[in-house]
Amino acid sequence: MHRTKVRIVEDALDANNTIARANRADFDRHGVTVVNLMSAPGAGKTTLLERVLGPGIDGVRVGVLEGDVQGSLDADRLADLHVPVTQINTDSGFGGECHLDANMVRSALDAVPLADIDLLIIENVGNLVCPAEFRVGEDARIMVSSVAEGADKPLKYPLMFRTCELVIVNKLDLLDHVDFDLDLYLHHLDAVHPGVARMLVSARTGEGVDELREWLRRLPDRAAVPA
Ligand SMILES: Nc1nc2c(ncn2[C@@H]2O[C@H](COP(=O)(O)OP(=O)(O)OP(=O)(O)O)[C@@H](O)[C@H]2O)c(=O)[nH]1
Ligand SMILES: [Mg+2]
Repeated sequence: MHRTKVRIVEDALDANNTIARANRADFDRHGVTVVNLMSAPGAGKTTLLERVLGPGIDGVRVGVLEGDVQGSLDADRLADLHVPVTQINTDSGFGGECHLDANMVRSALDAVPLADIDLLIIENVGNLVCPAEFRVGEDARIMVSSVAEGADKPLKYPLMFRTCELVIVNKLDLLDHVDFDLDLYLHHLDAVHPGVARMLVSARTGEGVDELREWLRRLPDRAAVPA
């Protein structure tokens, strides 16, 4: 019984990876670089995107694919910045899943103006576990954590931290108001994903946001280099 269950999970992930490769081929054909942006609920993904995309990224046309269980609150915030935004709700047809998978992203691709953008940022559903399991065809994964979540999170949710190209520590402005040992957090991060790129930012004050904008600006060049 147990073996069967494992097998089914493996098959599901294989199927997901096949669709993720098809997504990736479509993105490549249009020359679009794709970021999968993940975090626990409320770590600040949308606020960071507002900060980055408000002024825009020099020479890079950005589109956003918004993943939420329900509603379009985040998509509405970003559409105010005149960024092309496409909404996926996992509760309509996808069982209210706590993550985006490759099939959900594929189902939305017709609505994404791939010919008119260079960079697609996919804001995943807020969750520290499930999104890490599912590739969606992205070139890079960014994980946003915040100082309000505790220094132990890299140890407790290692897959999320291990599979990212960039880890952002957000809400730096709250550092003096919460019990968060930044050195310990970075120590745990290095134990789980040695040397991973990291940025300390505050979406509220704007600290560190230019560095993130620059990282995103240069991503298409880096992604074009074969691994
Ligand atoms: N003090 C402070 N608050 C922040 C910062 N970044 C975001 N917030 C606040 O944190 C709350 C959640 O921010 P969002 O950007 O909506 O978080 P999210 O990760 O997009 O949330 P979900 O999409 O629901 O997972 C909001 O009230 C933001 O104003 C920050 O750097 N400092
Ligand atoms: Mg959000």
